Parts: sequence; C-alpha cells; structure tokens
Amino acid sequence: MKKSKVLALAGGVGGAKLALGFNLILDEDTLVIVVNTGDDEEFYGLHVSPDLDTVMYTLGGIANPDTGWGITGETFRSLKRLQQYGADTWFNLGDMDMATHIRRTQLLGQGNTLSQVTNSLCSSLGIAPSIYPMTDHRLRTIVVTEVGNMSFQEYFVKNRCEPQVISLKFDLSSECAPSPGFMKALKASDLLVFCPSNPFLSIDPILAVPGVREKIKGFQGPRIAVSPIVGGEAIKGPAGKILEELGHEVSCVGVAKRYVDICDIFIIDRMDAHLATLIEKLGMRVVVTNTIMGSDEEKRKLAQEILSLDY
Ligand code: FO1
Repeated sequence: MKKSKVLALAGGVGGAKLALGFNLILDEDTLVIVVNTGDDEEFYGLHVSPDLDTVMYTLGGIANPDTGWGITGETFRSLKRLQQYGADTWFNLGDMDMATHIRRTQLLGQGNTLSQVTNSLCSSLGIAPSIYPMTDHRLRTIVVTEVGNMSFQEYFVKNRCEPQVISLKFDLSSECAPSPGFMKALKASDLLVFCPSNPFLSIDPILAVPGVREKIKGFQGPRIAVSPIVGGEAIKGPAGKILEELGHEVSCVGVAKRYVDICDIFIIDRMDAHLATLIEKLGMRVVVTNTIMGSDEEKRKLAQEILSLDY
C-alpha cells in the first residue's frame, strides 16, 4: 500500500463508512475528512450538523447502525417532554445526541468556529483523524419542490422526501469560504476521494463553497469518486429519486456525469461492470470492485483498494 495523504469528501452514511475504512488503515496525520454542512439546521435553538455527527459517531464507534443517524442505544425522553411543552418535534433528537448539539451551540455561542467546535467534540470522543466542516460559514441546501422551497431536513424528514424536486439551490452567506482545515488539506493532500455520498445533496454543497470546484480542478494528485448508486438504486437515501426527478439517469453513469472535469478515476460496483465503457467515454478511468460496505472489513478493504490503485 502506498503512503498517501488522503482528503476524503463525505456526506452522511455512505461517506462515513468509507471514512471509517480509511481510518482503520491510515495514520491519523494522513487522513482529513471534510464533511457537508448543507444539511445543518437549528432545532429547539440548537445547531444540528447531521453529516458531521454521522461521520463523528461512526469514527467514534457510537453510531446507530439501524437508523443511520444518531447514537446507538439512544432514548428520546427529552423530545417527548418537548412535545408535551408544545414544541414541533418532527426532527427526532435523542437524549445523548442532544448533548452534542447543546455543547456545539454553547461553544459556537462563545465565538468558536464550527471547525474548532468539531475538533473539540472529536477529541472528547477520542477520534484521532481531522474532521472538518466544508465551511465555517452558512451554506444551506434549499430543496425547490412542486409544493415550495424547503430546507433539506424539511424535505427529508418532515416531508419524507415525498414532494417532487424541481431543483436544488444553496443559500450562502457573503463570507462563505472553505474552512481553514479544508483549504490546507486541498494543498497538502496527494489523493482526493469523493466518498459514496449523494452527488446532489452531499457533494454539490461542498463544491458550492466558493473556490472549491476550481481548487479541485487544479488538485495536484489523483481524484477518485465512488458511486453511491449500485444496480440502478441508491445504497441508502433519496439519491435515486432525486436523480430521476432532476432528469438524470439513475445509474452510476448518471452519477459519473456529475464528476466530469473533477474526477480521474470512477469506482463502480461489480454489479455495474457492463456500464464501465460508458463512463470511460466521459473521460474517466473506471475501476470495478465491491463497493457495498456492510462490515468494517468491507470498509477497510475498499479503502485499501483505493490506496493500492496504480495512479
Ligand atoms: N433522519 C430521519 O429520517 N428522521 C429523523 O427524525 C432524523 C433525526 C436526526 C437527528 C439528528 C441527526 O444528526 C440526524 C437525523 N436524521 C434523521 C438524519 C438526517 O436527516 C440525515 O442523516 C442527513 O441530513 C442526510 O445525510
């Protein structure tokens, strides 16, 4: 296995799985994970960063494998009491998860950046590699649907992904820029990996941070993407539905088209081997392997395979 400094771009569950795979084989100073924060939202006055928490809990070994979000063995007593007080409780925050958001909100309120807060939370959970938000500023994903615009969580949780999606847009503050850790990793890493995350909901927000797309175009090393669509279906989440509603092909080819110009090697599952030539025509080298990461061993194996590729 080659020694590389890896920058992994991740969204929720799929991204967290591959990030864990890298974490199992790389030294802590050779892995940086940059996470989508377009899904962030305030609930009950608390700043919730779902994708950061999914990655953090996964690497910390406390993620709930059944839901794909929150902490394992969670209880919801605080939420029940909030409901009793008349709060709108469609977003299910568990009691232990709530502590993360309380602490995050407290530290942000004291003037710390989201990067600093994430670093503090990770250290407390004994997580060694660097996990950074894509930006320390506001960049929120807005889902434009047939029934109006809504935040990502309103679309995903409150409306259970039911409204038809017309487009996605990003609401960003004027000072929005890549987080300092992201900037540094873009310069210092020699391998960039787009984890198998939703290209619209997880990767596009990262690419929408001003300057990021250009920096990835000029990245010094190989850029590798893993398809989150296998056999015409999303491994998890609404990627397939959104691809279809936005007029894209629900296949790894549809995903690959999103990566033209910013990716050199596209990894697809064995089930999709017959689509390799279509992706090669887009100007990317294709690697066919097992991409479903059920066990930790499979996560480690996929990460190892990526690091062992002949670039
Ligand atoms: N997803 C749901 O489908 N229902 C929920 O009630 C829910 C609560 C929740 C609480 C904290 C958190 O960090 C994530 C939560 N999620 C929930 C998942 C979240 O909507 C998604 O993981 C991401 O935003 C998509 O990557």
